Amino acid sequence: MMRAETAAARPGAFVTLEGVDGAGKTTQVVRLVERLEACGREVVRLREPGGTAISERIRALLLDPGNSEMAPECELLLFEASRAQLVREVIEPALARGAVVVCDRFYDSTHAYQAGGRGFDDALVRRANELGCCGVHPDVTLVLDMDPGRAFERAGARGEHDRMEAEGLALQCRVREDYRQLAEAEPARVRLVDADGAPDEVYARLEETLTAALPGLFEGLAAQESNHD
Ligand code: T5A
Repeated sequence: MMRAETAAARPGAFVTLEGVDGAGKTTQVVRLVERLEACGREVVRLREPGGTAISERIRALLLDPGNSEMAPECELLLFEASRAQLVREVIEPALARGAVVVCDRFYDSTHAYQAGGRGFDDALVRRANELGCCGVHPDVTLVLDMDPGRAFERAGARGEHDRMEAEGLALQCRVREDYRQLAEAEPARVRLVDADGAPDEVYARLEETLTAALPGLFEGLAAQESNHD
């Protein structure tokens, strides 16, 4: 059946970014990927839901504001279905060949939105996440933490809200609180990064936090190879 992957057992690294809608994840992912590539790392940049042909079709269903009748159980299972396909098709092979996988959202989003936001039972969401991630867990999760009202304005400034954003600010406040609790419960993996300020300031904090969590990540391949000689 399923086999749990551990960081020690795989050559690659798995980094996820999380946060309320509009916190700046996509903006920071671009910077992080550029920096890692400049260090000579192979980087696979992904987003959830999405990242494979099947997962992108599921994403369209999930975010379509026209699907307002979607049952919460259907929503939860669709996020997990999209994830399982992404893990099997892209993440597992990438980690096995030594790539750094950078994913904009992963299973902590399901906890924050479906348990924290929607009120699904914690244990049930954790079980669903275990199935959806196929036993593959992030090494480090960076939560871009900021006031949901201001983040929501950032996201809204682009125009239309998607189906999740259309749920409004109260849901985003519960989501933020859930992320904070996740960081408290699992401090080695889940780390808060203050997302206030200009993009470059936020990136500097993010890289500092990531370096502390995964020393050597930015050293580059040449340095890594000479360490193995
Ligand atoms: N969801 C997802 C679940 O409910 N359960 C799950 O299991 C999963 C995986 C996904 C939705 O689905 C939910 C969560 C979401 O509601 P999405 O489109 O991927 O939908 O949503 P987001 O991840 O929230 O994407 P956004 O694009 O809305 O937000 P980002 O990526 O956090 O923010 P970003 O970088 O696009 O920035 C937003 C705006 O702010 C500006 C940017 O230029 C942009 O205009 N900005 C800044 N402005 C000032 N200062 C900064 N530091 C800024 N950083 C960015």
